[in-house]
Amino acid sequence: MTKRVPVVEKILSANDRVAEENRAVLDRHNIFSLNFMASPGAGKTSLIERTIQGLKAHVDPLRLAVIDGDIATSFDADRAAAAGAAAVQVNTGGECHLDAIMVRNALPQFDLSSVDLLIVENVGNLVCPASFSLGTHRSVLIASIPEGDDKPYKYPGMYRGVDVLVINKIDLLPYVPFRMDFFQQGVEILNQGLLTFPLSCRTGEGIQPWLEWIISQVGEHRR
Ligand SMILES: Nc1nc2c(ncn2[C@@H]2O[C@H](COP(=O)(O)OP(=O)(O)OP(=O)(O)O)[C@@H](O)[C@H]2O)c(=O)[nH]1
Ligand SMILES: [Mg+2]
Repeated sequence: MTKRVPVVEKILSANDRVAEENRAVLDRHNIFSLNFMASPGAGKTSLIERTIQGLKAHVDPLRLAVIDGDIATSFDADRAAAAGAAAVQVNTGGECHLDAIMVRNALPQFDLSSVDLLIVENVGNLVCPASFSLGTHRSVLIASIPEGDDKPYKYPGMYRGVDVLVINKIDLLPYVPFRMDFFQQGVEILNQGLLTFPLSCRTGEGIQPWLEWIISQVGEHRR
């Protein structure tokens, strides 16, 4: 009789072990961390730029590090560095997601004793990143208006698993058909009471509550 080997389960549990190690490294250095997930072009890097700029202006400026995951190029890490963060680009060479080992390999490239907040920008994809824990403290899904209001229904795994939802590009609401009620009902079915920040990285509307949430989370994590 043929034996069946549950390879996928083994890969995921190996990933989870490394994710736990990453979490321990981050906690030892008192670093709060976020995993940004979204479809391509939803505005992950734009939100990182806005967050870096916004946190610079804070009375007790937070020191930011960014790990940028993309299949190719260092465009996004270059943008994060230009905005003022320490940034490392990870090229997955075709993989549709980051995994915990990629994050583990990137961490030593920072001076972790000088970091308060780590943002990991995952590869643009609404499926694969949801299956791979990285060791970050919170996962943030960035939806955007031009993607359409049906995405929670079509990508339930992603919407079910996240801690925070950002709805970006609200400046486009007057121009793009998007039923906010229909979208939010879909989210509510999958992830009841999900903390949600509607905002626009373009105009800056809604950015302030998002920054305040991050500052409060970093403070709580330190305590
Ligand atoms: N109108 C509008 N455009 C935006 C907003 N935020 C981002 N964009 C635009 O959306 C495009 C994609 O933004 P990025 O921040 O590069 O998106 P991303 O999710 O990092 O993309 P990938 O890393 O390629 O998956 C750019 O042209 C941005 O200028 C917004 O709030 N409103
Ligand atoms: Mg990007």
